[in-house]
Amino acid sequence: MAMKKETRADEVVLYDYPISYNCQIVRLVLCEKGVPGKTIRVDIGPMMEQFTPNFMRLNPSGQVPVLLHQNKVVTQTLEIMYYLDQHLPGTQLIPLATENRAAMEKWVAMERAFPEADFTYGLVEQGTGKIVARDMERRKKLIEKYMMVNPDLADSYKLKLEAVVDWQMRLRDPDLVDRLVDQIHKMLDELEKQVAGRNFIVTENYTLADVVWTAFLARLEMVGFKRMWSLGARPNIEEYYIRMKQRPSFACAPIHLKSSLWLVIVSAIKVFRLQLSLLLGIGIIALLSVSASF
Ligand SMILES: N[C@@H](CCC(=O)N[C@@H](CS)C(=O)NCC(=O)O)C(=O)O
Repeated sequence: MAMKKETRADEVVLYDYPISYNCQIVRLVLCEKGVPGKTIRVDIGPMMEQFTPNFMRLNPSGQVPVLLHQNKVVTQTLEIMYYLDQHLPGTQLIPLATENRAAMEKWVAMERAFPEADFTYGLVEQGTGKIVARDMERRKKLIEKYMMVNPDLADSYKLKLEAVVDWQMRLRDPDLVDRLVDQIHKMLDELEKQVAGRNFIVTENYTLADVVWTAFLARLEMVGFKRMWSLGARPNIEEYYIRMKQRPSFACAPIHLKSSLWLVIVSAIKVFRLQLSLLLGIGIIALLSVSASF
């Protein structure tokens, strides 16, 4: 991951990971505005680059997306969406009329309140408990290691460690996924009513509400829950989602509908290479010190 602290006048830089849910939301906004920007990949997969000191200095919460624009660093997906709509040219995605804006905010807030990462990881945990457990232990070890050698970042690493422990506890709850599925059903029931006979969620135009709900439906499709609206289960959502997928922004972002195995393989190879070079380094030092003692 190449770090960048300064941007040229109108350059838009996004610290990004292809299948990250929140990064996809930001990329959708960028594509709808017609400014795809430049992306810098932060491997939040097996490499866990979000914990590296350089990245933690950029965003102390150690998460993507992070936006860099006119030398300003913007974190938090919601803030980035608003920032982009207010600072970039292109179609306005936030309605001007107060009433419509309030309605858009309500729909965005409903999606933002859903713990997407708990749901996605909760599903993996249900299928293969060991993978998530190992992943969490690796996160904790890596954060502790970085914390030891970067005392200036101790506070941020401590918070990150607490966040991982909390997350681990939530994922151990056997009812987590069932509860979240109930929550999704309620959300989709509301959406089904809202999009009846209309092209977009809030007004006659595409807004940030459509951005987040497109990403939400796509994530449900990715984890195998498309049946919640397809084949007539919720026909208004079915039509709405087809329309959203046909927008050029869906392919431009791009929004992923399959978790890319390739991405995981590349990341795993990088981790393996790192471990191998560490082992080789230790081996060479050991050999040199043994030969020096003769
Ligand atoms: N509150 C943050 C959440 C961002 C977030 O959950 N990012 C995920 C990717 S979608 C991430 O970076 N996960 C890595 C980690 O938490 O260690 C936001 O709204 O941007």
